[in-house]
Amino acid sequence: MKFDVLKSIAKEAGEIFREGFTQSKSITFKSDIDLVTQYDLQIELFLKERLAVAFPEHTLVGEETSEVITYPDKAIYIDPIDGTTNFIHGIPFCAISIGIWEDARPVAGVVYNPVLDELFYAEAGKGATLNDERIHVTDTDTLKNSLIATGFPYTKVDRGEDLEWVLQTMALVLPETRDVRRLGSAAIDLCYVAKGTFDGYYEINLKPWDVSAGILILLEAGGKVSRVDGQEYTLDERIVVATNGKIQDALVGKMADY
Ligand code: 2AM
Ligand code: CA
Repeated sequence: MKFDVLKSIAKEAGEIFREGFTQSKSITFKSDIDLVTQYDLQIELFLKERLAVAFPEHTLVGEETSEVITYPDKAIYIDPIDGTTNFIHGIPFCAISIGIWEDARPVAGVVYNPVLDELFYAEAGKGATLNDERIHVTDTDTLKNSLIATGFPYTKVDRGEDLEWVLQTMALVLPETRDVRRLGSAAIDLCYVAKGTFDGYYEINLKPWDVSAGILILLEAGGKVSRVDGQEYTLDERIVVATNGKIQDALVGKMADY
């Protein structure tokens, strides 16, 4: 029950988010393509203040205000706006993501898209919900019938091997599937596998705050998450492969061809 407060904290922060979505924004460049607005910072500060009171024992690791990524025994990973590029361009796939991890395991997570008013929530062992209704992954069991989501990393511009990985894995996966989508928010991609919109998802160069909540929501909806070699996923891993479970081996197997 103590984790439940995540929902109301995310909803409150969502008011700042929703207002910002329709306003003109001041944009700062972390790099040529890695953008941040005043709302990213404002929402993160709001979340940190509220979470510090609700979870005083946890270390708060936020995308915009934490200098280094750490993996303490009790951690809360915060992305105030996952999908900032969408947020700036008025595309309604962006969300607040908050994931609580203890002893390297996810225990609770919320992903809230204030624009579409979609609140995904899960606690370990208690199932996953969208706006308080239980959600489940699909039972699609072939890649041929699967809709797969992916994303393109920031490192596409300055790390040739990452761009090559994106292109080569796309060449392997795309012809085998119904199609591939790139929505622009890792947290939402994971939740959309959890609710049965997508059958699977993979991406390179993710950070803990992108996936800390979505992973638990997907697992609790009956899905699977692994590294690209099929081994157990840990939060410091760069590549995530996540599916409804039924196509996990097939998707990992395809990607292993690279
Ligand atoms: P962010 O908005 O928090 O940085 C989806 O592919 C992931 O990529 C999201 O989690 C998103 O996280 C990030 N992303 C956003 N804009 C991007 C861009 N222009 N290039 C690469 N990744 C981006
Ligand atoms: Ca972000």
